[in-house]
Amino acid sequence: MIDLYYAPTPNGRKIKIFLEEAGLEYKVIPVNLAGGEQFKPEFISVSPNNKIPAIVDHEPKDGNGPISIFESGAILLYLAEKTGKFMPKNFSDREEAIQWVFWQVGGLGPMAGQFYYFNTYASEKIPYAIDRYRKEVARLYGVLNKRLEGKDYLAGEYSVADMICYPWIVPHESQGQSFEDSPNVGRWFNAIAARPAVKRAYE
Ligand SMILES: N[C@@H](CCC(=O)N[C@@H](CS)C(=O)NCC(=O)O)C(=O)O
Repeated sequence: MIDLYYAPTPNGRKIKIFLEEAGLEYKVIPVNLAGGEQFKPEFISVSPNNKIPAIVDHEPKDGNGPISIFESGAILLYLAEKTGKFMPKNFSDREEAIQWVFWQVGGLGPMAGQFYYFNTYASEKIPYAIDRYRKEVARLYGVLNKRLEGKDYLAGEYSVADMICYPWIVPHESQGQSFEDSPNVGRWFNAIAARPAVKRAYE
């Protein structure tokens, strides 16, 4: 059994997608971010950076009792290793998948997150900041679009690389992005959206 510390945000959805795709048994433990539950000591003992997602696997491979994992990229790599699923076996595809996982957690996630913050949440609207992050998000969509040219998936086969990027493309309209400018992203997005496990992760 896996406990998933979760809120319905793009970072939370990534892990739900994997768990649904792999058919793993899991229990959702909601973390109320607006209520500040991420700062509670019980949660910080699982996720020291006070952010969702995090998991506790009660039956890890080494048989040494429960293990907690934080950071969505690390969680997906852990789950891929545990199950032997959604990580390409082919050497170069595997290396590609890992690179796109890091690209998402180091690039698309933070830039789109900052855009959302300055464009939507910030009490003071700072055009310079809004513009900077919108342009950076647009640049990253361009990178993704180029990568997906002539390809169904980011790393050979459907993998953790696609699962980690997809939830950050779901809010493309509120990010000021259009699939007209990135048709390969649009095609890839629609194929992933149609997967039953992905639909379940968004129910
Ligand atoms: N790099 C982290 C980012 C996680 C993250 O930003 N989580 C947000 C929700 S989407 C959060 O928990 N925010 C609460 C806070 O910052 O207090 C990951 O990929 O897991």
